[in-house]
Amino acid sequence: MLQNQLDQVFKALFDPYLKRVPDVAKINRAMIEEGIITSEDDIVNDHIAFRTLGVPNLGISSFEKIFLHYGYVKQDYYSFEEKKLNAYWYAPPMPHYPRIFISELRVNELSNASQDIIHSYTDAIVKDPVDDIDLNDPKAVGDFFYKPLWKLPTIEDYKQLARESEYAAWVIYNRYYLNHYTLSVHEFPEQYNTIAKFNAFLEHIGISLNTAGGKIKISKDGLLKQSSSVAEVIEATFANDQKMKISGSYVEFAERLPLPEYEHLNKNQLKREHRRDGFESANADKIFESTYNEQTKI
Ligand code: OOG
Ligand code: NI
Repeated sequence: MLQNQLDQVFKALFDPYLKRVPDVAKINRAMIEEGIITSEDDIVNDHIAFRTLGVPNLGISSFEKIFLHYGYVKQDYYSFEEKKLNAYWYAPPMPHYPRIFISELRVNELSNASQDIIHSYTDAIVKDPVDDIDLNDPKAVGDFFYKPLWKLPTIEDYKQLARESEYAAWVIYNRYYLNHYTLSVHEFPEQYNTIAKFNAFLEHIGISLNTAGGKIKISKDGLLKQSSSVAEVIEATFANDQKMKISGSYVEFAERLPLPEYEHLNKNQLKREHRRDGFESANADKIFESTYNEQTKI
């Protein structure tokens, strides 16, 4: 029952994401043409990610309730000092569901000016909005992700926030829009089953990759390799019907290598539990920059 509900929640999340991130359809089409997959159902989604603001009634402690309800289990904590972020990842209730990565801005570490801007939007939220959702109603949960929680920001506030924290600016406009989903490249046929080989394919079909820290981000143990597209530029409508181009969402690619004790297994024996799990701070730190102006060149 809960499984059926979770499927519906994911569907509700993905429909708007697919419209905002045309790279997803472009990659899928090219993969089918190339014979890498026969249909989109062959893609294994490694993880999805969300961003939130660390203020009363919002933040990780609010947002995570949705996925804890569906049986996700909270795992490791990550801290990003320079970006002023906290994050956790959540293991899925069943291995075919994606992991979830949730980060939040440590708002109280920003300048007073930026804190004031953020609070001018969020102070009207006097109780946790997740507590008002019937979590057993997948339609209500699906609607929640895309429902405005505060008033539309002004362009001035957006720009002012972006000067201090591009993450803050992203969330003040994009809220709980799905930030990215992630293709597991190690599941693909041999010619495409590493990040290096898959990146070459992506660039060949015209996808721009995030170059922060290099196109391939590699964990210290060498077992988690990631890359990501540069965020899609969206035409955003701000307060007073003013329009400006800003960063939307992006796509990520992950290669998880077998743990040393399972290296001897062959491909059809290798299950998810045999591969490197979790995330890597240094990789994540650079992946966040997929939505930064330095990458999107807006
Ligand atoms: C998340 C960046 C981190 C990963 O896989 O390490 C990440 C974000 O951009 O919000 O996705
Ligand atoms: Ni990610």
